[in-house]
Amino acid sequence: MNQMTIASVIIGIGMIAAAFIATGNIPGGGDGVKTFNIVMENNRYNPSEIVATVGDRVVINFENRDPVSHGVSLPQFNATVPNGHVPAGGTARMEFIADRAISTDAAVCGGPNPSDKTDDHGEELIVRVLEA
Ligand SMILES: [Cu+2]
Repeated sequence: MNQMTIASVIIGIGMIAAAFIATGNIPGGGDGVKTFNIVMENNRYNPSEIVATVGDRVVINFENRDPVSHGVSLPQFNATVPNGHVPAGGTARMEFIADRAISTDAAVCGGPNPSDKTDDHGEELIVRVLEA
């Protein structure tokens, strides 16, 4: 390689590194995007627990295979799905910035109050956000 080629390679590597830094998607960092695909079936969620790190943008894609709708909500992050529930046989997406550490249950079939489990189908979706 001549000196021009070497210089081009170095510039190219620098631009790739700058792109990673600009998007925040540094592999192994706590400030990336975490995507989870969760299947709702027989009133259970699979997986039933997800873990993220403070600073992550969290995307959850739900697929509900049950004949009833399931409510999900994370009021701590002002996050829910359209109309507050994943429709029977349907899909929905929830997205939020995990801006604080927490361990909670996002399954809220009891209604708008997450602590009201009187109408719960029995499912759990434990959401844990760990300190960066
Ligand atoms: Cu439910």
